[in-house]
Amino acid sequence: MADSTPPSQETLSNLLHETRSFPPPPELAAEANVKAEAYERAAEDRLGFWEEQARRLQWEHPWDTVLDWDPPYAKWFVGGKLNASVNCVDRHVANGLGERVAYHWEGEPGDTRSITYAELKDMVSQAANAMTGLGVGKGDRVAIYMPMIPETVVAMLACARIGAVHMVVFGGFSVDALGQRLDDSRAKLVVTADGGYRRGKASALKPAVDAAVADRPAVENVLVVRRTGQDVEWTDRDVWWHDAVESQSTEHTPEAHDAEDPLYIMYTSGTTAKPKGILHTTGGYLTQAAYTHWAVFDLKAETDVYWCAADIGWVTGHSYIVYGPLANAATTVLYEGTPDTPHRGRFWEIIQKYGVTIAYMAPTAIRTFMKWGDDIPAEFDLSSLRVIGSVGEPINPEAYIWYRENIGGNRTPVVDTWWQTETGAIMVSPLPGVTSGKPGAAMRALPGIVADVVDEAGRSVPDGDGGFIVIREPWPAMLRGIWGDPQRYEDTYWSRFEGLYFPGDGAKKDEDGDLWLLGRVDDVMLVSGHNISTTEVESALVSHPRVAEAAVVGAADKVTGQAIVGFVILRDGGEEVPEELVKELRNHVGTSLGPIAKPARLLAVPELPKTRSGKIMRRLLRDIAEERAVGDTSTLTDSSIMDVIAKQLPSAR
Ligand code: 6R9
Repeated sequence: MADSTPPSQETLSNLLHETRSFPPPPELAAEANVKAEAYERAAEDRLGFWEEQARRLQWEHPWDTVLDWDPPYAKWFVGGKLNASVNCVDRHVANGLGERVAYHWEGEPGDTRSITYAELKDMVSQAANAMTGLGVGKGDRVAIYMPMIPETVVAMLACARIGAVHMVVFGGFSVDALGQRLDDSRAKLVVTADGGYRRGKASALKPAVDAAVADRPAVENVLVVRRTGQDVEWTDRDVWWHDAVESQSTEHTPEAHDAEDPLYIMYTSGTTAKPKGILHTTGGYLTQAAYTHWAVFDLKAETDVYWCAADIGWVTGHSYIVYGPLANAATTVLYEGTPDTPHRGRFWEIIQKYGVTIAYMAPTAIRTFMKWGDDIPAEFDLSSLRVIGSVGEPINPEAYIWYRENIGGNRTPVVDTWWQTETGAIMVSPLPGVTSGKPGAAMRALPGIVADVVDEAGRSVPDGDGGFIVIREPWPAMLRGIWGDPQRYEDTYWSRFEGLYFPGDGAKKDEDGDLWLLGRVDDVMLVSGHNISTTEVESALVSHPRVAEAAVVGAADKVTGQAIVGFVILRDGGEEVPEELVKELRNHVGTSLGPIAKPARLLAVPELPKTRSGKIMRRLLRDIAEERAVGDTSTLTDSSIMDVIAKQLPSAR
């Protein structure tokens, strides 16, 4: 590196050389929903392409203009009117699909419900009537703090139906996190449950809502579903769902909303700052959610049984448990609980039981299943699967191969889907009937999406180089802003590169021009003037047979600027990395990626700090590596994890 260049100006080093590639199975390719021509069609006439996709939906009034682009503010399908809940439910019933199962719901204790589209329509209509009765109207915000039960979907669709804006908060978030989101959105109604089942126990939800609404008079009512039957405190503003909703008429006449009317707000926690309320609107969002769900999973709605094992409180649940699948009249599995209750084969048992054909889950889950062992999925019949997907983080090549072999029977394509809360829907992914999958690569921007990798100056990098992923053209499901804070929207996404949307992720183009996502740029390590991606070093560590999971961070170092510190979960559960293994792992990384990427220190940990969507919170590990007090842990799945790690590592206090 030239001395005159400040180190941070150099773009990401391209270290990994992965050469495996799996072509689409010929039968799937022959029958695929999307063929290779779609890319050309969309490139020739991008707006025309998206208009075609918008016609998947039922519009009460057609749009006048496809796109009104006043950078960085986009309006899609301007003048169009539609109702998202009608698109997800009523029109399927009207089209004779009322008897089709919308959801096979599986409660953690083993109770089940199958809900048809006709039943869902009745439930949504009742909830819409109840919400109207509680004084909720168009534009009002409704907070939803729920377990994974059918009423959660019903509450979302009821909001969409009456034009209220839903704001789902993860059922595991703390009182403070919920309170902050209630304040920012000024929600009028909270929908919750007494509790839900997790890890074999009834875990309470209502007490957190009670505490959060106690000093928040803006919340007028709390609508409570009885799920566990546990005792709850009760106040005047509380209303039971079974009283308020189930007594309502199943008739509700929906109103058509503007394509650009707000549909929902979803908060992203960010790293340190106040959470951002990402705003999504109706027409463009539903168009891209429906198209991508149909295209990326090759959905055949009449025959497929689809399962996305995400939480509805994550954007993945919004787009790929609720809006995408319902808009496509799919049959979806909805599971309440954790993968290890009552046994570690629960996911595979669910796939076998319902004959799931398409499964979608996060790399963090896949790595956990790898750790638990191949013999567990081997006990179940997974032959119904035909496409399997991954989302949330870069999937390590080893995890990809394990998933493909042990879950996909070495037969099904793996779709590694890259997107964000902000993008609303999948942006970069293989198409299962078109693309040869490479382990660890999200491959290509979908038809109609214009993505690129640029250097620090915003110049497109040649194939074989790394840099920053950007989106060059607006897309239908893009966020319309940050709730109440337009300046922050411009600063966060549009200020780094003139005229380009910057998602905040590092990426590279390989020699074929395929895209590899390399993690958040905030996490990139700077070692002796080289920017090194955490993803690549972690993938190299995980490819060693003794390592189950790994997270690496750059810690300040006098000599190299930053030194790589690796936190590893050992397969044998060891509490320390023995001296000879440290050497072996350093050499293993050196051989895979080059000597520059060798970790300076390796620490064994029992668990890694993760968000509820399974992302490793590297900033907390950086605090440990740099021996400072650990920062904000309020969005961790399990906030006690940092104490566990701290106990084990003497430097972690
Ligand atoms: C859908 C979702 C967004 C961030 C994103 C990126 C990471 C998600 C990924 C991936 C590599 C993938 N991410 N999918 N990185 N490969 N297939 O996760 O939304 O929770 O907002 O997170 O997640 O870093 O920028 P969200």
